[in-house]
Amino acid sequence: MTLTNFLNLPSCSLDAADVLILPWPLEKTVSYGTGTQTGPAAILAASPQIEPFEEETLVDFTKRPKIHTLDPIAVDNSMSDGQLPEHLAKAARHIAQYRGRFLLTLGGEHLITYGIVDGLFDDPVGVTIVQIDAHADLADTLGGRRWSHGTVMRRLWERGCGFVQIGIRSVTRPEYELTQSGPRIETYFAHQLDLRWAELMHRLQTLTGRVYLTIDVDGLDPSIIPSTGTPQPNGLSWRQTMEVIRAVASAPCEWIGADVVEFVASPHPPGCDLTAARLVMKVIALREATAQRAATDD
Ligand SMILES: [Mn+2]
Repeated sequence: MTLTNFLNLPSCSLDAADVLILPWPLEKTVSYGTGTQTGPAAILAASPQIEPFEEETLVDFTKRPKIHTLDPIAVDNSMSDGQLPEHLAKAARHIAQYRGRFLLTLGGEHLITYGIVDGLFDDPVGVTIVQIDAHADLADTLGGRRWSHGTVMRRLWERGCGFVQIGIRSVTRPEYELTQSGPRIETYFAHQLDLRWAELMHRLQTLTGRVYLTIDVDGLDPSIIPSTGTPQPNGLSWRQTMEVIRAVASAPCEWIGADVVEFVASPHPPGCDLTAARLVMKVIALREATAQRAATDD
């Protein structure tokens, strides 16, 4: 299947691109609603409805950044659980060739974040993962599985990544205890966001080192993007989500890439695909605005 180029921009060669969009329609370990394999194509198909000019940043996508939409990662969603680690490792080897550009991956279930981080960094020790999510995804196993959308951050934590988790509102007791005592894990629960917002903004604006942003669309309030496998009430507002992305974009860090995961294509309610595409567009625009300001300052 031929996918739509993001925003229907004329295709730019891989070599000339500043930003790469990578569809990865993995749907293997979903636990409730299904359909994450439909997410990437639906987001791309909706994206031409968005104006290629961004009114906040004044980024004009017809000029910069140069975006190349990659072919999807090949997935056989009927693979066995035992084949998952090799699927992730193979994807990571593929992704390694894209280092040096800003990689924005469209999921697919959240497990893909493991393969992306594994591919982008030889050694992920010390990489900070900023995670917008309803779920901590810190379980050691979920339903007997070590490799799952519910264990993905645990596996990355074991690799030495650090976490700033935002909007969490569904955890097991062992996961909760890990958020309270585990090194390199800072969790801003949804019920704390109003009280801790200034602290969170300061934390994000002062990020240093290598940073990766992962956005599980269930981290946003389900009134914004209800079309996801495991929705939870009391999520981030659109405005809060933008503030998080803006803060990351403004930080004196090396922002390597981002993903938008767990989106499920659905006609009901209409328009979720457009909202998800707009979210992707804002991530790219806010990052690009910072890059353009830095280039002007030089
Ligand atoms: Mn998640």
